[in-house]
Amino acid sequence: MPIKSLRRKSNGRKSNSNPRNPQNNTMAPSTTTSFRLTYRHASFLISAFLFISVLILLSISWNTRSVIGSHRPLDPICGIEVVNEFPHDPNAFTQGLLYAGNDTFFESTGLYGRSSVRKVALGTGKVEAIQNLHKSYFGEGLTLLGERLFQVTWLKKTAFIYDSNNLSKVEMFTNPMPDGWGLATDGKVLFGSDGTSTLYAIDPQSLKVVKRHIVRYKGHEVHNLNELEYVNGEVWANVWQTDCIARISGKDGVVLGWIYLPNLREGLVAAENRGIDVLNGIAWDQGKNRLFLTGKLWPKLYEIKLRPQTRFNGDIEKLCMHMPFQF
Ligand SMILES: [Ca+2]
Repeated sequence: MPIKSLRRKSNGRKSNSNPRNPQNNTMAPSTTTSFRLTYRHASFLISAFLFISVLILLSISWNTRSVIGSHRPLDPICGIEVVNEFPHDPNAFTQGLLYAGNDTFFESTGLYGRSSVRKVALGTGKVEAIQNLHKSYFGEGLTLLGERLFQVTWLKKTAFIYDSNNLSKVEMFTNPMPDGWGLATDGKVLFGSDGTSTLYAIDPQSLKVVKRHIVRYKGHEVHNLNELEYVNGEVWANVWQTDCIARISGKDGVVLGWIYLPNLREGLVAAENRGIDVLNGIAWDQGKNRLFLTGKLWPKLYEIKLRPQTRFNGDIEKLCMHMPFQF
């Protein structure tokens, strides 16, 4: 409408501007005023249209952008979107994963006779360095503090410290937790899990437990906490035998939210990867805000972004909170 009006008035102005027609001259001032009004009207409508369009685009962009890395709080339940896929050793029974900079990871693998700590290239999945554990040890959680890699083992109190430069063993120590499942660090303390609902804080010098919290969601204990990662002030934990990651406050053990991601494992199974085990491996690249996930015996490692699950219809307590497993 505004453009049609403009064209109509514009045509009228042309015909009325003939200097050989005196009547036309008397009509010129009012026609010009009318044209200006219509022009302003049209300009206003076009500006308003453009402004509203920009608002709509910004709104769409806000709703679809990754919520991690933004400055607003994460939603209580998040899903994921795969950004990149990378090769991952399908024989690696991943028990601990962390980003080490320069597109490399440190990874701890489990199973008796196949346990290791290794340095892995992101792009190729190639194992660049490896330290195998004695066949009597089942490797578990791994974290890096300074140049020291800490690794715990399953069903044994034996834990190891490696030099991250060459993976040589520096020290053995006694795991202060009842069992060894997950490890992570905020750069000051080591966070640990032992497969129960307890989140431990361990002093990296004395290697003693300095704090422990029972992890709870809406007042109920979250059992089977496994691989850990420290992400933007929170401790994230794979919940064993689920497709769930709990976002835990390291201050009091309260679950702040969940990441529910059955699609990765289901996608691998649908692609005939029948031998894979559960999701277990979270690595956070603080420098580039990149989040990586993999699982035990998964042939792929994923870079993902979080998405709000605004239409989540499931029961997170049934999906993510199981009874404690008895070995
Ligand atoms: Ca981790």
